[in-house]
Amino acid sequence: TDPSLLALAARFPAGFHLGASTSAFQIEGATRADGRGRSWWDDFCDQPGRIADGTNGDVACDHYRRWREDLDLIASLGHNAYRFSVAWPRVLPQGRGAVNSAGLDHYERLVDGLLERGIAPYLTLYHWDLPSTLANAGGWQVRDTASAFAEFADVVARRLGDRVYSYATLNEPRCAAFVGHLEGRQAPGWKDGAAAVRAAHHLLLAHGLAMPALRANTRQARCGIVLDVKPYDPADPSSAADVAAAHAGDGVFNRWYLDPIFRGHYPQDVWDGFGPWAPEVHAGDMAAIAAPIDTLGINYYTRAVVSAVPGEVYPGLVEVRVPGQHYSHMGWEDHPDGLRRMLRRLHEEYRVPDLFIAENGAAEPDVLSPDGSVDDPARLHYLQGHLAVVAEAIEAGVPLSGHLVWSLMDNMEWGRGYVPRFGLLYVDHANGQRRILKRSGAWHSALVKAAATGGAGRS
Ligand code: PNW
Repeated sequence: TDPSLLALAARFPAGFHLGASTSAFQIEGATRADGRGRSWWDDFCDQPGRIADGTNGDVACDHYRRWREDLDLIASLGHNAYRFSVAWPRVLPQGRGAVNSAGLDHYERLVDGLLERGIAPYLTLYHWDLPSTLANAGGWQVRDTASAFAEFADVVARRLGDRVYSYATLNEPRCAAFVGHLEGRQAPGWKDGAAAVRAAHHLLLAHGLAMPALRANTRQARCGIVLDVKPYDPADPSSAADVAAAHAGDGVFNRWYLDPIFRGHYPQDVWDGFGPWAPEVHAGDMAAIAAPIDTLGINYYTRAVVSAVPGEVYPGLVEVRVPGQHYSHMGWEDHPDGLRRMLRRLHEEYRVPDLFIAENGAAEPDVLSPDGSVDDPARLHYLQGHLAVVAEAIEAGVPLSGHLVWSLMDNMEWGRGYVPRFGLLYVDHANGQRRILKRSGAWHSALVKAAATGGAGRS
C-alpha cells in the first residue's frame, strides 16, 4: 500500500469518524412514494428554466428504494459514519399536524441499518426541502414556520432518540436564506434582500426552537447545527478597501450565523451594513438561538478572494480568481489552507466545544471510461490536501471528531441538475443508476480502513 496513505491514516485518533454525506432531495427520488408530500424543491423544478439541465428529483439516485444496497456499499468502503437528511414532507406531508408513519419508517430502517453495520448515523433535519404547504403559507418569511420546524424535530427525535449519533437542525441557513431569496438560484427563487435576511432570522429561530425538542428526546446524542463557512481574503492585502470588503464578506457569510449561535447577538457592523434589511427580532429570540449546542458541523469547500467594488450593494465586493490555482467544475478553488484557518478560528475565537466537517469535496468533470473506471486526479488531490489539514488540526488541539466527504455519490446538484458530480461513487444515471467507485473513492476507502487499524504506526 501507498506509504503516504498509511502515514496519513496513522494521524487519525481511534474512533475518529471518516465517511461521507448526502441529502434527501438530492439522492432519494421516489417523490410520490408512501405518502410523501410535495416540497418547494419539487415545485421549483417544475418551473421552466430553474434547473440548468431541465431535470428534477423524481428519480435522483433512486436511493429511497436502494437504501439497503447503498448501506452495504458504505459498509464495504469501511466508512464508520454517514450523514443523511430527513425529508420533512415524507414525515409531515402537510408540514405539520398529521404524521405519516410510513415516511418515518424509512428513516428508522436507515438508522437501524447503519447501526447494524457499525456506522454512526449523522442526521440533518432540514436540508432545504420545505413542505409546499408551508412554502405556500409564506415559507421562511413567516415566524410560524420556525414553530412548525420545532414540531418536526420533536416527531423525528421522539421516534429515533439516541439511536442517532448526531443531530443537526439545519444545513446551511445562509444558503437556504441568501441563495434561495436573494440570489434566486434555489427555491423559492426570489431576488429580495430583505426577504433573505428575514428568512435567515427565522431559520436561526427554527434552530433555536428545535434544540429543546431534540434535548427532550435524547440523552446521549450530540445536537447542533451545520453551517457553511468560507474565509474571505482580500485580493490585494495592501488595499484598505479590499481588506474592508473581505471583513464585510466574512460578516455576511460567517459571522451573521456564528455570532448569534455562540455569542447571542448579531454582529453590529453587518447589522448596520444591511440597513433597512435588518430583521425584526422579538424578545427571547436571541436567547433561544444561543442555547448551547454540543457540536458544530461545518461545510467547507473553498475560500473567497475578494476585491472591493465601490458603490456596489453591501458587502460591496466581487470574487476574483488567483492565477495558477486549480478551480473545480463548480469554479471553486482547491485551497486546504482555508480549512486550516477556519478550524483554528472556530476553536480559538468561538470556543466551539466539538467540531465535525459535515461536507468537504469537489465536483470534477468525471468521465466513465470504456473499461468501467473513473479516474479523477483533481478530486484525489483535493481530498489528500484537505484530509492532511484535518490531521494537522487534530494535532494542534482543535476538538475535531469527524470528516465527511460531500458526497457519497453523484447526485442532484440543485439548480445545476445532474451535471456537477461530487461523488466518491460515480452514478450512471442513464444505465440503471449503477454505482461505480471512482479512484478517489478507492483511495479514501483505503485511508479509512487503514485509519481503523491504526495506520502504519500502530496496530
Ligand atoms: C453545499 N461555498 O452548499 C450543500 O450543502 C450541498 O447540498 C451541495 O450539494 C454542496 O454544497 C455542493 O454544492 C454549499 O460557499 C454552500 O463554497 C456554500 C459553498 C459551497 C457549497
